[in-house]
Amino acid sequence: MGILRLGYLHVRVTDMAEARKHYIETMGLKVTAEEAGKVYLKGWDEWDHHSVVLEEGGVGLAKLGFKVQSEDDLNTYENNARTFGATVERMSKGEELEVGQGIRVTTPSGHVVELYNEITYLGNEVGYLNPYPFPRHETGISVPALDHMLIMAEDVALNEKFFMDTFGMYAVEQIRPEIDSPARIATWLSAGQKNHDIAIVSGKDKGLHHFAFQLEDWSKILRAADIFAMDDVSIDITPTRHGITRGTTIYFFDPAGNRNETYAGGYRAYRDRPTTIWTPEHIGRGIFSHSRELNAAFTEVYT
Ligand code: M3P
Ligand code: FE
Repeated sequence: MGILRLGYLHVRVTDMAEARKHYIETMGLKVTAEEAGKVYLKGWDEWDHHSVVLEEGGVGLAKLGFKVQSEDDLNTYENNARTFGATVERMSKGEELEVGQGIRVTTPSGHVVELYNEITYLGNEVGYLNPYPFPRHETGISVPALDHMLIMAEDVALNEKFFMDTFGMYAVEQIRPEIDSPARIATWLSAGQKNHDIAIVSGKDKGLHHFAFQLEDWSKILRAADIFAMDDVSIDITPTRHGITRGTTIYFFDPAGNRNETYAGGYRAYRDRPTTIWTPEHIGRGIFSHSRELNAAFTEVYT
C-alpha cells in the first residue's frame, strides 16, 4: 500500500559533542544506539528504532529513508525507479542499523533515498495501553517526531515527476513561474495525508534546506523559541506561519549549520484535492504569511 512516511535521515555534523547537546538536550531526542562516529535518535512519540542519525564529519544530508508497508512495495518501487531511469540497488538487512532489506535509489538531484519495510520496533514513551498524552519528564522542547524535510534540486519539475512516478506521491502545493507553466520553483509532495513528507525547492543538487520536527501546537512553538533563547540556539526565523500549508514554524540551525524547523498545525491533505498554486509575486506571503517577505539568506543558505 505504499510509502508510510519519512522514516529516517542521516545528517552530518562537524562536532558530535555539540550536536548531541543540541539534538538531545535542546530538542529532547532520545539516543537509541551508538556506533563509531554515529548516534541514532528518536522522538518520544516514535515507535521505530530511529528517525535522525547524526554522522560525525562535515555538514549536510547523507541520506534519507522512507518506510513502506510491504516487501511487495519494495519490488514495485524498484521497478518504477528503473523505468524512470534512476540508479537503484538492493540494500541488504543490517546495512542500515536495525533495518531489514530494502532498496537504495538515487534521485535525479543526487539525493540517496532508501526504502525499507522492516525496522526494529522500540515503542514510544507512553505506550499503546491506556496511555497518558505525553511523557511526565520532558527534556528541552521534547519533540514527538520527525515531520518532513526539504531538499534542493536544480530541476524541480524533473524531481517532482520522479517522486510522483516512482513513489506515487502527489503535489499538495507548488510555486510555478506562471500559473500554467510546467516548470516548478518549488513543490510540496505527500505520500499520505500529511500536507508534505518532502518538499523540493530550486537550488543546488544534493542540497538540504532543512528537516522539520513536529510540535503539537502554536503554544509549543512559542515555548520552543523561548528554550532556544535559553540554550543560545541560532534562530533563523522566529515563530510565524507559512502561507503554504498554513503550518506554524520556527527555523533555526544546529551547531554544524544544518537548518532545522519546528512545525505545528497545517491542514490535512488528500490525494483527490487540487494542487494549490502560488505565483512568484506572492512567494513572500506563501513562505512567511505575516512578514510577506522572503529574505535571501533563507533561500540561499543551506547545507
Ligand atoms: C516549509 C514548509 C522554502 C519554503 C519552506 C517551507 C524553503 O519549510 O514546511 O512548508 O522556500
Ligand atoms: Fe518545512
